[in-house]
Amino acid sequence: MKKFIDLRSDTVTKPTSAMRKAMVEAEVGDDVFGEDPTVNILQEKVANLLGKEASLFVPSGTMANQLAIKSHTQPGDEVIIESSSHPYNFEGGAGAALSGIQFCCLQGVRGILEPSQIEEAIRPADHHFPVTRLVCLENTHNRGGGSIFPLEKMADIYRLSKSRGLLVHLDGARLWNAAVATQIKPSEYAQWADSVSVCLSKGLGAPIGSLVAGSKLFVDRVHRFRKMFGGGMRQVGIIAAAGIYALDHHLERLREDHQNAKRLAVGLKEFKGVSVDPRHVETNIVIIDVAGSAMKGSQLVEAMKKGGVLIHAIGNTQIRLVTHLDVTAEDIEKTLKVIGEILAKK
Ligand code: TLP
Repeated sequence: MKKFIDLRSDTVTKPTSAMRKAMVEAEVGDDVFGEDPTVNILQEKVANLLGKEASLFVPSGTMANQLAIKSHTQPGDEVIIESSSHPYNFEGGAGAALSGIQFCCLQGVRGILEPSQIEEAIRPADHHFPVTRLVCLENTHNRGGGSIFPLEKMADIYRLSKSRGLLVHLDGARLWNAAVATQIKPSEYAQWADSVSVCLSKGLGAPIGSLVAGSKLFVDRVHRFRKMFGGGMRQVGIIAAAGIYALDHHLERLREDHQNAKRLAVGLKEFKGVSVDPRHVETNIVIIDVAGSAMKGSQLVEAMKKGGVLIHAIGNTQIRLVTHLDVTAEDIEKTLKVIGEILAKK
């Protein structure tokens, strides 16, 4: 089978041999009874990393976010969120379908919202309006190009939310990347949210798994809805073991992904018709615009594929490239060589 350099997403990572060994050897039990020792270890570990009372293991980041939304809201409530965020755009309309909420979308700068924007969007206490209940943030921000939500801004938004009786949920699918890039602990970020979702299957090599963390009371409510959504799982220590392995061995190496992404952006900038600002590449995601070239995004995707590199068009002219565990520094040089055979240098 031809080996592609796969930059479509950091979700494509494969478990390493050592991770597979940990999975094979995992102690398991029925997690619906709370009896899977490996799941319990993972849940405690993640709660500790995030400085929260408890956490719950769930299959996906989408389920983690949606369980948090469901647990925090009532049908008819409004959730303030950034307009290019994951829960609003890429979770199949679940907020409306499963929780009956409506989103109030605010446009951020590379996904980052200002406290003043949120303040303005909070509804007055008038029965004409929906009840503003929850603020959702995303750190790092996927469509923002892996941008890091600054800690101080998160703190200000949390303080504002508390003063107005709102809850805050953090989609921390890639919070690990933010933490490694800034050397600010995940718990320092998480203190400015009532609930946090994190993923083990983005860049860390685990095949599956996310967690939702918060207070014991909140996680108990999430547990109830996990059952309702069909997410109660049985002997899943076998996959929780992959998550434990990932957290123990693959967190610090995210730094390499960030260096590779930066190098990629610096290299891509040199090509005619490609626009990207390497200063905006803070973690492992590079978003380029090829509007200045003669090609559409989808045409470049096809041409790159012929050269053995997979990339992902996220719009007519926008393309996302994501670095991860299975992409080396040599792969980045090879990617630049392949694009160089398609596009001329500036
Ligand atoms: N993002 C995936 C796709 O769904 C777009 C990707 O390739 O980046 N929050 C954020 C910020 C995410 O980026 C993702 C996945 C999720 C939540 C959902 O996680 P899963 O895919 O596990 O449901």
